[in-house]
Amino acid sequence: MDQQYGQERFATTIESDEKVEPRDWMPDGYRSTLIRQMAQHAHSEVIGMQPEANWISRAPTLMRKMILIAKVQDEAGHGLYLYSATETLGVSRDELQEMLHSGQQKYSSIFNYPTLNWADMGAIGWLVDGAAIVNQIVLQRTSYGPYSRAMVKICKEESFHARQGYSILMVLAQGSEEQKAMAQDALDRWWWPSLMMFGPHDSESPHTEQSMAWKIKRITNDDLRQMYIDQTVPQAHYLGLTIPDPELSFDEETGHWSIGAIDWDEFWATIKGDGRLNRERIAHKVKAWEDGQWVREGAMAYADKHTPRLNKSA
Ligand code: FAQ
Repeated sequence: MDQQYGQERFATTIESDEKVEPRDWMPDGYRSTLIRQMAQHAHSEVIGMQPEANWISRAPTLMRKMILIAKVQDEAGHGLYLYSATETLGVSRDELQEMLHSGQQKYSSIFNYPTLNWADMGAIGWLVDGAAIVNQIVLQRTSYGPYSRAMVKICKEESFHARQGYSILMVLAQGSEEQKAMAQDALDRWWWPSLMMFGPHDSESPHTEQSMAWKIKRITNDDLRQMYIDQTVPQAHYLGLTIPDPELSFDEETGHWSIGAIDWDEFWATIKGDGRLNRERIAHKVKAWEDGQWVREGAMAYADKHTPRLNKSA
């Protein structure tokens, strides 16, 4: 395709809020930004299975166990849609795995915190999936077609995830004093890390301006975080829990909750690989990848054996 025609067409597509599709011309920076963000998103879904999978065998009832298995399985599915969508940009799944395992690509900071007890399953569903939904509902309008379409199904499933988390905490918050204390302790530990999921302040975010111009991002990090805070604080109050922030206050004029300072040193250390569980999470992921080698080899051998026959009959 003629380069100038491609550039003009890309500009018009973005301007008119249409979708960029895999075979369309796109700037190199647009492609590499999408690969970075979508791969990080896919890796987050897959690494994000670890903190919850840890609790499947310890869920308190058969019903809770079934629900948690379904949720963790959904996360695997989200990872698969997102890897497939990322592959449409010309990068293979093997390359993406390699970049995750070697630390060249990231996954969400939130999955470097430990899950200490059952209340943490409630906090992850309510707070972590809740934050993911706020971000992902907006990503349904992202300018890259395959990413935007993947978000539609993912958002529906995340909505179930958030509700199952809230329902776990509702039971605990209405239970014994010890159960209420568990719910409060989980909120205390997960509140600040969940706010960090939205990324650095806009003033410190190197990618936001360009990503907004390309309509990859539709709302900035700080604005999304504020939407999340406004939605989540009343939910905590409904549970009878206290947000662990002495500076939290409601501004009658703006109609928004304002919060104290986020610990950005903790955030940057975590995304640079020095969080509580970064090494364990990646070691576990690499081991699972190596243990699954025979399955991939078997699948490839099967495909090799059957492809010629399919081609012949075509
Ligand atoms: N963690 O300039 P920005 C889920 C990095 S899904 C780690 O603001 P950008 C479902 C960023 O990559 C959760 N790194 O960057 C689930 C960049 O690094 P680089 C995942 C972070 O991309 C629930 C640098 O900081 N969701 O939870 C983080 O414009 C339960 C500068 O930042 C997504 O990935 C972070 N929190 O905006 C699963 C959503 N924040 O490359 C299991 C899609 C920033 O310059 C259980 N992603 N960084 O070295 C996005 O919307 C964006 O990528 C942002 C960051 C908003 C995360």
